[in-house]
Amino acid sequence: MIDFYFAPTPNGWKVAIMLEECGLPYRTHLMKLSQGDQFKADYLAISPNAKMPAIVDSDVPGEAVSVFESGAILFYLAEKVGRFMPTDPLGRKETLEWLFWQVGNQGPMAGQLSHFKNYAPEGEDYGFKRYLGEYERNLAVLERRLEGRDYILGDYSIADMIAFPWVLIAKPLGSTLNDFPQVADWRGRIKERPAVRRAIDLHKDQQNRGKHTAQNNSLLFNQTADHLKAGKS
Ligand SMILES: N[C@@H](CCC(=O)N[C@@H](CS)C(=O)NCC(=O)O)C(=O)O
Repeated sequence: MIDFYFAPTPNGWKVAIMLEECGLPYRTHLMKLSQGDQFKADYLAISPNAKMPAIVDSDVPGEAVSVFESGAILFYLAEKVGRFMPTDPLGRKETLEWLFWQVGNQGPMAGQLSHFKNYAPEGEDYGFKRYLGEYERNLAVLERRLEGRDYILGDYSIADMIAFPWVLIAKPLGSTLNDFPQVADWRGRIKERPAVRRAIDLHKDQQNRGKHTAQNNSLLFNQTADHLKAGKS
């Protein structure tokens, strides 16, 4: 069994998609990020960066294995099931390149864009403009990669699963895919997959959708080192 620490956000969907695609048995632990579940001592032992998603795999010989960071989780699961990742050394190298691209570029830029679009105090748009530019720069990277390919690595893989969620929500982020036709087609192909639809629907009623903002929730926004030092339990 896999214990899946999840909240219905793009970063959570990445792992939900992979679990659904693999048909692995899993148990979802819904995290209340706005109430600080991510800072609890038990969770920090699994996910030391105090972020969701994380998994604990007890379907292994010996002690259960915990994994944090979505890229590491997808890589771990792809190795476990022997699917959704090329097996040859160069194919694995390409997989890592695109996983690192997502977690080091597309993801953080999209996350900041989401912050300035949906949660930051109103009144200045420097942050929004900066991260919209960065978000769309990453869409352009993906657009170039998808020329002549249906999926990032050729066949559908964990590279697509990790990059898809932040593209899925381009519109609520204030962007559009009008200038990125390959990305729009790719998004459409992935969105149709039954496993992807099930993942996106997981605890859908718990999505934030503007309820918790920088003005009313300093646990989730405006974090400092103190949030971790306190080790709330
Ligand atoms: N690089 C991380 C990012 C994870 C992340 O930012 N998760 C957010 C939710 S989308 C989170 O846990 N936020 C809670 C917080 O910031 O306190 C990954 O890809 O797993």
